[in-house]
Parts: sequence; structure tokens; C-alpha cells
Amino acid sequence: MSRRNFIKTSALGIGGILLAKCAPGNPENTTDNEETTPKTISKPVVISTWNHGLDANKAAWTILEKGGNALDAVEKGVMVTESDPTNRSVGLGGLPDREGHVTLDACIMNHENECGAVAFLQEIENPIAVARKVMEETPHVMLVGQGAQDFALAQGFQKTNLLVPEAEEAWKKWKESEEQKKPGINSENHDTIGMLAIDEHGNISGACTTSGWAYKLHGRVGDSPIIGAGLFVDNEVGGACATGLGEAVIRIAGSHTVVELMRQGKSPNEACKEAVERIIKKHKNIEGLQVGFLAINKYGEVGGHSVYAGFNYALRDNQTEKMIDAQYEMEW
Ligand code: SD4
Repeated sequence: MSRRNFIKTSALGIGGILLAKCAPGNPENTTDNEETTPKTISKPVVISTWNHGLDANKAAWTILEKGGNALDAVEKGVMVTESDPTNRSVGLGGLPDREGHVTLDACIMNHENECGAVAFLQEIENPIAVARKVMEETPHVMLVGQGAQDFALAQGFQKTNLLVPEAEEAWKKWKESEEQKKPGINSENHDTIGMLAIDEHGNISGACTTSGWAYKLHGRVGDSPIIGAGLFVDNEVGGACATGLGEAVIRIAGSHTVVELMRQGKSPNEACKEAVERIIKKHKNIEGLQVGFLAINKYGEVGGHSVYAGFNYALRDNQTEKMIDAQYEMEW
């Protein structure tokens, strides 16, 4: 689904603009009296980027509602999107690079600052599960390319052809088009799922997985598998993840920046907004450069913000299951 269709779907289909939840623990709203009262923690909560986040959240929720941990929830949640052959931006069915190869990036991080990542991984349907194995079974944080695939196969993952006929068709059309001669930021071809969850124990984990920028140069890796860029979690503070043009996110260590801003007392919405403002400030040409940040803090408050209109995210907690249109700086 294209970015514009996403905009339409979120505006028409899922109840219009809803404001992010403002729970009592928001440091902004704290009064002297409240300082002495323990803050209310809303949990469990799971949030994830874009409309495909609704189904991913459902899978995560089946784990969280039974008292399961956030790490299992985010892994199993984003695997739903990875395994969906109709999704053109994540896992199986993702659009390929300019040579026709589907190459995947993913990372995962838990409440103990343990993390794992894979990048430029081919022919493996669930890169997030491989990233978790890197975290749990190796002394490393990131494996890439052939080494990542060899590791996945040794761990029992199967090779799968990730290029579905519809994506191959789209790639062939692109090859014949004028667009290919002017490589640039194609804001229609970015999506990705980033998911953040806080479990019943108050522990936060996050996952981020993507097939990246459609028709990218062979070997290109975006922000999504880079801890601190596409995803960051610090259980003392909260977690954040990013979607959009990875190159821009990496330049400001985006997700880490959002978490550090929350550490300074910003709400998730405020922290995401400030990171977006920094992206805008640091780029001479911001035209068409979409980036969205999503964040959760240790109180279970959530927020999101994007450069351009159209970024939305899915929220599931004990009270609600809905899409939220993030606030933004510019209209397209
Ligand atoms: C990337 N950030 O590879 C990913 C793509 C994405 O929304 O998130 N698109 O740059």
C-alpha cells in the first residue's frame, strides 16, 4: 500500500484523528503534590507503526494479556507483518533492491539493554527472530549479509524465496520507468514495522524490521537494524523506534535521541517532536523527506510525531485498540 493510501486509510477508515493518550504520569502534568504520590503505570501497552501495526499488536497482546514478557510480545508481534506476503515493506513480499534482491534489516532490544540485529539478510522470512538469536546465542550485537544467513541456517531457520510475483512485477515496471534514472528519496516506498511494549512487570522491549528503501542500491542498510537509530530501549526511561528515511534517522541517532529527551523529562510526544525538529534542522533539503518517531515511557504513556502528515500508529492496552494519527510538522 502506498504512503498516500496509508494516509487515506487512516483518515477515513479508523476513526479520524485521535490524540495520544495523556496518562497521569506525564512529567509535564506533575504538581508538587503528585511528586510525592507514586505515578500510575499503565500496563501492559503495545504500540506499533502504521496500519499493519493493528494485526501485529493483536499477536503481541495475546502474550501480554496472559502476563507474558514484552520481549516475546514484540518478537511475535512483528513476525506477523514479516510473514504477510501482501506487505510490500517488511519481510516476505517486501519490494527488492535495484538488482531484484529482497534484503532485510531488523533489530530487537530488551529491558536489560541486551540487543541483537541482522542487516542485509536474504531469504529468511523472519529476520527479527534471527536478531533475537544473535542477542541470545552469540556474544555479538549485529550480523550482516552472508554471515547472518549462515548463522540463521545453523540455528534452524529455512531458506525462503521472499520475492513474491507481485513485488517482482512492480520491480520490473520500476526498472523500465524513468524513475530509476533519477534515484532519490521515494517517500512512497518506505514503511517498516517498529513495535514497543511494556509488560505487566513494567519491562519494556522493542523490535524493528523492514525490507528497507524499495529499489535501494544493493548492500544498502538503513536505520532499522541499527540500535540507537531505528530502535532504542532504556528500561529506566522508555523506548523509541523510527520509520521513514533511514539515512536521516541515522544522522541524528534518532531513537536514542528520543529516549534521552524523555530522560530529560519530555513526554513521548514532546520527545518525538523535538527529534523531528532536529531532523528538519539538520537537512538542507527536507522536501519529501518523511521520518516518524514513536515512543513509550516507563509509565506506559505513548506518543509519535513525523516530519510530514500521514504517519500513524496502532495502540493496544487494557482499554483500547485503535489507530492514532501522529502530529506532524508539514503537509505534503
Ligand atoms: C529504512 N527506515 O530502511 C527504513 C524504512 C522505513 O518507513 O522505515 N520506511 O530506511
